Amino acid sequence: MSRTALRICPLCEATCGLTLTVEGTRVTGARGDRDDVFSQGFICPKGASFGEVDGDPDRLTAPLVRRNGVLEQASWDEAFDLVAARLRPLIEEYGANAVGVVLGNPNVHTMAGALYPPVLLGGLRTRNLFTASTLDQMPKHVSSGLLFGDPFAIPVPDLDRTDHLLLLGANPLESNGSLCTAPDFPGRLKALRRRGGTLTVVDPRRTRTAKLADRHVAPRPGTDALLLAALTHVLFEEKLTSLGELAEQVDGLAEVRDTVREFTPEAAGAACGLDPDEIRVLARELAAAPTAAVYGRIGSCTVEHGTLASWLVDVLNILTGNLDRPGGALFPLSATDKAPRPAGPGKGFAIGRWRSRVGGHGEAKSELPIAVLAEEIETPGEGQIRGLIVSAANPVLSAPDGDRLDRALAGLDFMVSVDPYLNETSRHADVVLPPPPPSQSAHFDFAFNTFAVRNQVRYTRAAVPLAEGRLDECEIHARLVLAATGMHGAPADAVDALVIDRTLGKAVADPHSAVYGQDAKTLAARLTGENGPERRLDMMLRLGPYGDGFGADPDGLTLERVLAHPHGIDLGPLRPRLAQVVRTRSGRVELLPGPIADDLPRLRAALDQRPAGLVLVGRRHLRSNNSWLHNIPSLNGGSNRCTLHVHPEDAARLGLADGDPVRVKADGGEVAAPVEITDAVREGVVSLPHGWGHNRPGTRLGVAAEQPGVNVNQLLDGSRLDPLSGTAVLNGFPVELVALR
Ligand SMILES: Nc1nc2c(c(=O)[nH]1)N[C@H]1C(S)=C(S)[C@@H](COP(=O)(O)OP(=O)(O)OC[C@H]3O[C@@H](n4cnc5c(=O)[nH]c(N)nc54)[C@H](O)[C@@H]3O)O[C@H]1N2
Ligand SMILES: Nc1nc2c(c(=O)[nH]1)N[C@H]1C(S)=C(S)[C@@H](COP(=O)(O)OP(=O)(O)OC[C@H]3O[C@@H](n4cnc5c(=O)[nH]c(N)nc54)[C@H](O)[C@@H]3O)O[C@H]1N2
Ligand code: SF4
Ligand SMILES: [Mo]
Repeated sequence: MSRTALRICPLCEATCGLTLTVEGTRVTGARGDRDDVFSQGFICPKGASFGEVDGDPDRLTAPLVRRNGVLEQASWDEAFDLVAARLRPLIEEYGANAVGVVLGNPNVHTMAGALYPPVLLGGLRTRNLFTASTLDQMPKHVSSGLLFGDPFAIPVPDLDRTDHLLLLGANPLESNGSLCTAPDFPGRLKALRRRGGTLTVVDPRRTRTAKLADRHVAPRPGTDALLLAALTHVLFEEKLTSLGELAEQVDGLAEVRDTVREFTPEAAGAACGLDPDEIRVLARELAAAPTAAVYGRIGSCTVEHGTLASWLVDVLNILTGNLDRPGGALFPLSATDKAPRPAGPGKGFAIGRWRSRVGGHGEAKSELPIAVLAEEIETPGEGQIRGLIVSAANPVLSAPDGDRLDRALAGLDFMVSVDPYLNETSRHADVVLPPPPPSQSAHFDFAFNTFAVRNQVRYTRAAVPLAEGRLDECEIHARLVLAATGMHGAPADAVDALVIDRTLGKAVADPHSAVYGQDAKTLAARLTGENGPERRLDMMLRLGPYGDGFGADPDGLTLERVLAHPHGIDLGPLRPRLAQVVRTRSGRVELLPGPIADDLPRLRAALDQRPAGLVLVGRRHLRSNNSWLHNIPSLNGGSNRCTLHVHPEDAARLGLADGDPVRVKADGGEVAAPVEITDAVREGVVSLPHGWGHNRPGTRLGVAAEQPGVNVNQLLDGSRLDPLSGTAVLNGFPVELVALR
């Protein structure tokens, strides 16, 4: 007998609602949930393979514990006993920083990853925190922190209403979008064009997204900040700025005008490899559009000037009056956000409050660059990382110089991984704690709803009951928190109870809260839900911007109400709310923040720089997901291969034929890959995807190991960073090719 069950897809940021077919405890099919209030039936090939991803026979089914150097199956009690016994002494002997924490991408795709790491970090108080953000969006957090005073105040393009989208360094037709949660991103772009709007794509590759665009601009990699500075220049030069109501809320306009003076279309165009007239046209079109949004992603973040580019994206949105207006770039308001507080000055945002021990890199958002993790493990001295807690991360493949990190991890005193696979990173753990497959987990998108192009709320309970001997990932994380913070043995829901106590305690003391002056214990007793995570969700919903405020608004959201709407509740289009968002010390948007101004000379110097030879960029394939879906047969192979894209002119010059093996050399290392000749890359640019290199011993990834590919990040030694955010430069670095045939 088969049945159906709803599950929000955790495989990318689009958060599509899926209808799963379940036979017994096995997911045998997945289709788009047509009634989902947000995704309305959309599904992509990854979502369609949910059953295969879920049922991958290589997934670990029980904890592993290292005995005499070998990882063997163990009981959960044994695993957590070992964590407590080995981590605590490191902290007691060497201090809080002796234990590092690494959080990878799937933490934003699980409830556990949202609910527990903050508690863990609060308890550990280590400064050695590393996450995928410094391989990804940290530049945006920093620019938003500096502009708006809140690193999470990230405006998203109003895809469904805009007249003009200027999209840089993103390929949503393959990635399905990022920091812009929009199920069926491709359909939304097509709708933009159908209603007469324009799509401009800036990408050194002619991607599927670029092919859909009205205009494709292919600059030299790494030069987006120059292009954006030139667009800003033209807006001032041609008197095209029109801030409208924003003018009242923004400081530093004249300073920005002065600072972009040198970035003429001629000067920037020469560096970007673009026609200055085309730059002028881009600026005029942006200014002339009734509404417009500028949106930059990976290709504008993981580059030399990532923070400056991220900042300029919003400078342009502001100068054209498009920030915080329908059709422009708006701040979502998710159901589990804090309820808006009155406008006014805030605490502001600072970077570099402390520095990494070895390289002296400044923190950003309490994180150190993941590119320097290896040196922090290897280098003896006070504060050396001796123990490591890794959750949902595979930095051996996703961060620079995996070989070095591989060696460093092998030298740790103790490492624990929360991971469903024994892979390139988790193979170094002394304890591996495997979460159940996604069908057995409940799902709520705490993070992605805050970047969604429409406000809505959806929650799906586990589609399949937890298998015998399994622990829910929330319970795994809760027990990890207890084991790592000296409370080993306490019941797992003690962690949730603690958070609930603290949160409600704060709320009842906050005059702006709907529950001000009430009794926290009484409120806690009113929370509903089957378990700790559900009670926390109920609490967040009820205290949130659409919440019932524990009765203050009887029509407001509660967990019960959300559960009664299995396809979700639509909360309407994005609405202007800048004043609520701004948390700078001045209470105004700071258009030219100090750290940005200090980094601008570096960008000015880049006006005169030209690459001596080829430069490399990455790419994502529709059926990939960073480093961890290559083990799924239907998602691997075909056009999803680890080949080096080379432009025909470059191939001819170097005497390379399609399929030839070639050595790619960069200043950080080298790899060998087959050539795929294509004019989809700009001349002078080559492209190699990331997440490959599944040929290390001691892993359990049978399918991936058959076509391992090579690790592009082996070309990097971790020394190329965007200085303001500590983000690794993964795109636009020089390489040399050597024919191997
Ligand atoms: N050269 C280059 N490198 C890049 C990028 C690039 O564009 N170019 N992109 C970067 C970006 S944007 C990112 S986000 C990073 C990603 O890098 P990471 O954060 O390291 O993420 P993944 O490579 O996706 O590895 C995810 C890990 O989580 C595990 N996992 C899967 N599902 C679950 C789950 O439900 N629970 C738990 N606990 N674990 C799970 C997987 O088995 C895997 O070990 O890679 C970065 N690296
Ligand atoms: N199918 C699939 N989907 C995914 C993922 C995946 O691995 N596979 N990963 C997920 C994750 S973690 C993330 S963060 C998102 C990322 O989603 P996106 O931000 O859309 O990232 P990419 O698809 O890597 O597209 C980045 C584009 O930037 C271009 N580029 C490179 N250098 C430059 C440059 O200097 N300037 C400009 N303008 N462009 C440049 C590249 O050619 C590429 O087309 O995707 C998510 N979705
Ligand atoms: S677009 Fe993303 S969320 Fe939607 S089905 Fe595909 S992988 Fe899942
Ligand atoms: Mo990412």
